[in-house]
Amino acid sequence: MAMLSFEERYRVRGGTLIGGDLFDFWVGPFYVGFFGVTTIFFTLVGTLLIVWGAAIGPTWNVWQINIAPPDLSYGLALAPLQEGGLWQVITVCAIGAFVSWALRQAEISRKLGMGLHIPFAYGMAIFAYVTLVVFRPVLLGAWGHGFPYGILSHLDWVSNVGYQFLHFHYNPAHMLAITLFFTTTLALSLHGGMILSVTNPKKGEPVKMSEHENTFFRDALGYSIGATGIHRLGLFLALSAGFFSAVCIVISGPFWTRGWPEWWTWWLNLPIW
Ligand code: UQ2
Repeated sequence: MAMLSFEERYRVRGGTLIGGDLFDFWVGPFYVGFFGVTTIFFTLVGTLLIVWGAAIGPTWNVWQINIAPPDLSYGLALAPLQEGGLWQVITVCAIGAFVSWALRQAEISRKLGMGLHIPFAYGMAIFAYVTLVVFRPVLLGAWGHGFPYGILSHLDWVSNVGYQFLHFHYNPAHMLAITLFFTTTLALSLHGGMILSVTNPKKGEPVKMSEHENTFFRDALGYSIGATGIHRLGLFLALSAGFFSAVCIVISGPFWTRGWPEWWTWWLNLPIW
């Protein structure tokens, strides 16, 4: 693939974390690096194992394919491949691929002299996933507490775990996470709407700039957070949503075993009543 004229200035040597110059090259538009190689490796192995798991399972219906974690009786031991061992190896591949991808992001950021905001943000998604399939199962003492890999089966898992705590919406960290997810969509809709609006003026008129953006929100809301501010707010909201999602599930079981509605008795028990 031909390199665009401006790309030459950005395709710089160095910034690698491992491997020095050995993997410091591009294939077409893609940077490779040591972690590009490990990403491809874990992704290929993991995907093939999922296909194998489907092949030895009862169905090829994509909605119903399910690769389940081991039975609770295996505790934190390794299980035979057909008894959840496949799920364990696939989990290792998934974490290997996700972490490799984050480190590749870090190498590219270092090359460009950028901050590490992108790998940090992606790391929050990895943290939420690892909380579900490693931290919480380890705290509960069995890999069987991880969620199954399947389109419908993982939804059933969410439903079952929710009802295990009677009414998951009374989980205070769950409330916070949902509120942060909704506020993220509010902020992104305000911002996306604003950007499309200022970049699509009437025919013959120039594209509108920051004075119009600030003035719109000062007129409408009495406040403008600014062009940089909206991106900082969006990142903060999105990362907080991921963080409290991880918190809400890791406290369910390891730190609170009764129904979530009952947690609120601390409020009814306040001496001020
Ligand atoms: C803004 C601004 C932008 C924006 C947006 C705002 C010029 C192009 C959307 C307005 C955002 C505000 C007032 C914060 C809203 C708060 C929450 C919690 C959703 O001021 O600067 O830049 O895109």
